[in-house]
Amino acid sequence: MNKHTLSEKIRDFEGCPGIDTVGIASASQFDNYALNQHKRRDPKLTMPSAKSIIVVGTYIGGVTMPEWRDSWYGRTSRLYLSGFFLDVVKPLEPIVQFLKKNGYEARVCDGSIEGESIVPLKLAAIRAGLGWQGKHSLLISKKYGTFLALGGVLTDANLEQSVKKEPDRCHKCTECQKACPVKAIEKPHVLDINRCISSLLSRDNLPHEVVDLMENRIQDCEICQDACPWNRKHLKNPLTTTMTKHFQEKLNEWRDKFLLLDLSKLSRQQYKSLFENFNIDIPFHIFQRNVKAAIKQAKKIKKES
Ligand code: B12
Repeated sequence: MNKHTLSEKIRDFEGCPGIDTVGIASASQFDNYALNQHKRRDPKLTMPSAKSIIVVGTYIGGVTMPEWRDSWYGRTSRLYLSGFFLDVVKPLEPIVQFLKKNGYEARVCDGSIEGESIVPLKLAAIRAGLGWQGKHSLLISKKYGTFLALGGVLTDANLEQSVKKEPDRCHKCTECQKACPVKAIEKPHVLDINRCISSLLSRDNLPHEVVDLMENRIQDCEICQDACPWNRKHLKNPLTTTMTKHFQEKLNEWRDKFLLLDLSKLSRQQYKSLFENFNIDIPFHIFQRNVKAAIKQAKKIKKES
């Protein structure tokens, strides 16, 4: 199959379940990758014959829980509820099978497997023309805002790369920087992971001043995304995609899972079985700490009201 036809067939996966947008990038080194010791910087460290990275985006804009406004309810994020917390993997299987059937190597970027987080997905998505890097350091797509969970397939197939380069459309906007309560994006485009609530809620040693600012968040934080003007239309009226419908159906099932007082009574085993579908890697003691901190905040709000 010639290069053009092969590339077109890859692009034709757009619209398949969980694949809302597809882009193709070269598998050359990411010279501007700040984690210059991490193997993500050079895909050829993972696959010496690598030529292309197929990047997909799954729209997760429609996954919010009205209950998140209730302080006695544990709040997470769209990425968390989507099940793609550790990358979009399952929807990529048809692409991997197609490549392998045509005699090519294909390897998925999978953050849930040790050593398989092999692509800097935001930088690859930018290189594949899917969007630009916002001041909150997330990928912004003109059509989907930041509400794209990303996935990537590394392959030795020589594919036609996306030529379209999305310009940076943040311009003078600083809404995300102003909205972040812990000043984690003082330097535009650079996330301070020692301040970011999403980062601190997944690590040990949660600073007291952050506890007072995290409200009912038990995992992840979306304050910078909720402030981003490119998400406004999605916050008002999420797009309907195959996954959106799936998420909506799931929401009813998930609704009773996040009551803080119930979460605080979970055993390690119950936590594991209750949250395994969300494909997250947050240790039980961190989860318990976050739930306790959120309950303390809810009591404080109740006393003040
Ligand atoms: C490690 C990681 C985290 C860490 C650290 C985040 C970080 N920014 O490093 C923590 C746990 C904090 C985290 C949090 C979140 N994450 Co995360 N995370 C990752 C992971 C595994 C690697 C990201 C990475 O490479 N970081 C290293 C830093 C150095 O790279 P960078 O962020 O691209 O930073 C670049 C810029 O700063 C740039 N830069 C510097 N100066 C300048 C100047 C200009 C002008 C420009 C343009 C760029 C620029 O240089 C850096 C690159 O070298 C990816 C999955 C993957 N395999 O890529 C998911 C991923 C990036 N995360 C994702 C998401 C959604 C989140 C959260 C929103 C989840 C949530 N709701 O809480 C938060 C968002 C916080 C935020 N505002 O970024 C999505 C992003 C999707 C998208 N649309 O962008 C990914 C791709 C997961 C996925 N499969 O969908 N994450």
